[in-house]
Parts: sequence; structure tokens; C-alpha cells
Amino acid sequence: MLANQKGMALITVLLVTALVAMLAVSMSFAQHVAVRRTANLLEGDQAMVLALGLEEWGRWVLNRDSKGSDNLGENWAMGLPPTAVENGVVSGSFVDMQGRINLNNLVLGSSNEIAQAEQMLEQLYEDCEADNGAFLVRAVADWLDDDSNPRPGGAEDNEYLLHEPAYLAANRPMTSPSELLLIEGFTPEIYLCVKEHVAALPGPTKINLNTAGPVVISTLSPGLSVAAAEEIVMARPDDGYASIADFLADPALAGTGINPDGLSLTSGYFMARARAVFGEAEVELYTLFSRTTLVEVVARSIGTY
Ligand SMILES: [Ca+2]
Ligand SMILES: [Ca+2]
Repeated sequence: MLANQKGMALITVLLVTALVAMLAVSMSFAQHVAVRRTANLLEGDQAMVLALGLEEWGRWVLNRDSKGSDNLGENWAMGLPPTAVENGVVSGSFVDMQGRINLNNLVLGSSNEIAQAEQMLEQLYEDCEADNGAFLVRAVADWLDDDSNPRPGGAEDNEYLLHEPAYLAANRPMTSPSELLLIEGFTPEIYLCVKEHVAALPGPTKINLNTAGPVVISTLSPGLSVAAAEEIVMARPDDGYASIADFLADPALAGTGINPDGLSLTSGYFMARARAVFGEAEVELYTLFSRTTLVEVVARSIGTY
């Protein structure tokens, strides 16, 4: 009997010891998680502050930039290479958003700018292997215009209400080209192909010939191939064209009938991408700046434009 009791006591002691050990492990794990969570919050905040600091640097760069020409030989185009700061790394770069086709021109532009945007976007979609570029142009225009009456062959609420879940057309200018993914006819493949060449700017814009890439240049005229546009961009002066006439004088553009109305050598919209790493945390901040006399923040987004 005594031996039995001793045995029970021993088992109890062993059980209690095991329980305490388990509790200690789980408490220390929970504490570790709490410490890590706090560190993540603090480091995330620090990274965000660094990114906002970079944004301020971006504003300063754009303010100091000469407004007479915006070209890839300027300081803003160099960006900031990865630079070590205390406990982290920062880097930044700019994209001239007027080197891209502004989707909102389809409703915000003058009649010439609308016609130009329609033609450029149709060609871009077809370069991206869309079956029916003209349909996509109309569907986007319907998405943007403020009425709910589909253009002939367009798409309005009547199409989007059939989706699961159902939704409505935005009927207002886009704030991000990623809205294309919601529009009738767009696939993720088409979106991925066009996204580097389009922008969603709050006002009508002209194409900056000094920063547009070969794909965008090639869409200026149905007769211009991407290969020909690559040659044009290669021959572009490092500090930009002296005049729009200089661009149009390129022999590859003879007879293409490009309307100079929609062209420019300067830009009023720049996207700054600020990347900040602090400890374990990382923030990628996209800031859309408008620049007239002042440089102003139009929109911010984290992780993607
Ligand atoms: Ca400039
Ligand atoms: Ca509409």
C-alpha cells in the first residue's frame, strides 16, 4: 500500500513537472511572438517613416528639376540607388507617367486626344494579343464615362450585373490601371502586358516623347512597328528632343500622319517608387506627384500602383 502511494506520488510529480515544462515552453513561445509582433510594428512604422522621407526627397528633386524639358538625362531619372541608413536600406526611382498612355484621356481629353487615345490603346491591346482591341477600347470608355448607356458594342452595368458577384461600372475616371482587371474582356494576361504602358491620371495628358518607350511610341501610328520605334528611341538625344518637329522629322515617321496635338516634351505627372527596409520590415510606397508650379501628391499606394 505504502509502495503504491509512493508510486502515485512519483507519477503526480512527473506529470506536474511535464505540465510546468509545457506551460513554460508555450509561455516563452507566446512571449517570443509578442516580442516579434511588437518589433514588426515598430520596424514597420520606421520603414514607413523612411519611405515618406524618400517621398519628400522626391518632391525636392522634382521641384528643382528644369521644367522646360523632361527627359531621361535629368537627375530625377537617375533615382536613388540602394543606400544604407541606420538599421536599413532605402532606394527610390521615378517614372514619368506621361511616357505612358493615359486611360482617362478616353473621357477627359479633347476630341483629338480622345481619338489619339482610342487608336493608341487599340493598338496596344492588339500588340498584347487581345482578340478585339476595338471592343476593349469601348468597354474601357463605357467604364469611365458617367452614363450607363453602353456604346454600340461597349459594356456597362448590364454586363457587370451578370458577374458573380455582381458589380457596377465605375462611371468615373480610374485611379489605378489595375481597374482594367474588372472590365469586360480583360484577362490577367492582357493586363500584365499593358500595365507598364498605361497610366490613370486625374487630368488629360499628352505623350512625353522624351520618356515614352518603344511600345508606346509604336502605338502613335498604325504604320509604326515596335522594331521601328525601338530605332527611334535608340536615336533619341540623351537630353531629349529640342522640338516636337525634331521627333516628327525622323525618316521612320514619314507619312505616318501623327497628330502633334497629343505630343509633348515635358510632363506634369511623375510616379515615385520609394523602397525602405528597416530591420525585418519592408515598405514599397508609390506616390503619384502632379507638377504645375507646385509639386503635389495626387495619390499614394503601398505595394503596387
Ligand atoms: Ca525636366
Ligand atoms: Ca459608363
